[in-house]
Amino acid sequence: MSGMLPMHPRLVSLEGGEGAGKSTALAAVRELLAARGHEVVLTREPGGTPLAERIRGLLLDPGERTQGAAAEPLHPETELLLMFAARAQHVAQVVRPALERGAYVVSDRFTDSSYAYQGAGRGLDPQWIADLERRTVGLRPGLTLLLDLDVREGRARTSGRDLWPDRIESEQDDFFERVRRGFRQRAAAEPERFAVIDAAQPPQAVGRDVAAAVAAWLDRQVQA
Ligand code: Z5A
Repeated sequence: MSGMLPMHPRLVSLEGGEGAGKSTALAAVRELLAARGHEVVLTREPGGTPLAERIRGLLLDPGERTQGAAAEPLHPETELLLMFAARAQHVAQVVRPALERGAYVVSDRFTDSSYAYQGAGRGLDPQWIADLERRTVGLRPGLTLLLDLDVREGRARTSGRDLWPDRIESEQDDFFERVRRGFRQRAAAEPERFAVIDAAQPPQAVGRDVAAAVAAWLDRQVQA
């Protein structure tokens, strides 16, 4: 079970639906940690290493632009395993080495996205995801910032940004509603790890709330 994995005191993840404003949040986290004198490694999933970025390309390619592969659907099980293939590489190459040398790692998405998208969204068994997490990741973030936003509002923010929506962005609203519920359920189940941020606010207010959540988390660690 994910609940039994240790939370790492220098691993921070950012989660949320499409258009939630993870870029603003990422900048706020980096600024606060750097101001306190910490080395900060910013990374993302799926991706974060050259090989994992290639897997990301396979995962997000809408198909139409892939020579010869247009007619082949990506099955939910394949999607999950590719997410974890990218994650295993990312954790081994980037996350663990950075944590071991004392840096803070801030990841734009991490394992909670697999529970929300492939678990809640696609309907795959969360126990299978937990097993993959235990075998390939072995840790949970110490802090997960969930940028929570109405699905339609998030999609309105990104519509028109991309000429071609990627494969996951092309899903219908009901898929993203399940994903949002999945994230919120995880946050409710692990309140000691999650900080839920109201992402409907203007960017400056989101940045302020994110910085406050990180500062409170760091202060709790000093007191512990
Ligand atoms: N995925 C998965 O299924 N399973 C997994 O295990 C993992 C990932 C790890 C790629 O992730 C996809 O992979 C993602 C989940 C899946 N699919 N979807 N959907 P990604 O993180 O690269 O993709 P994304 O979530 O779609 O990114 P995004 O849409 O770019 O979201 P964002 O990073 O949160 O948004 P942003 O770039 O910060 O902002 C988006 C726009 O909104 C931009 O024009 C901003 O100016 C605007 N914005 C931002 N904040 C505000 C506020 N506060 N007010 C108004 N406008 C705002």
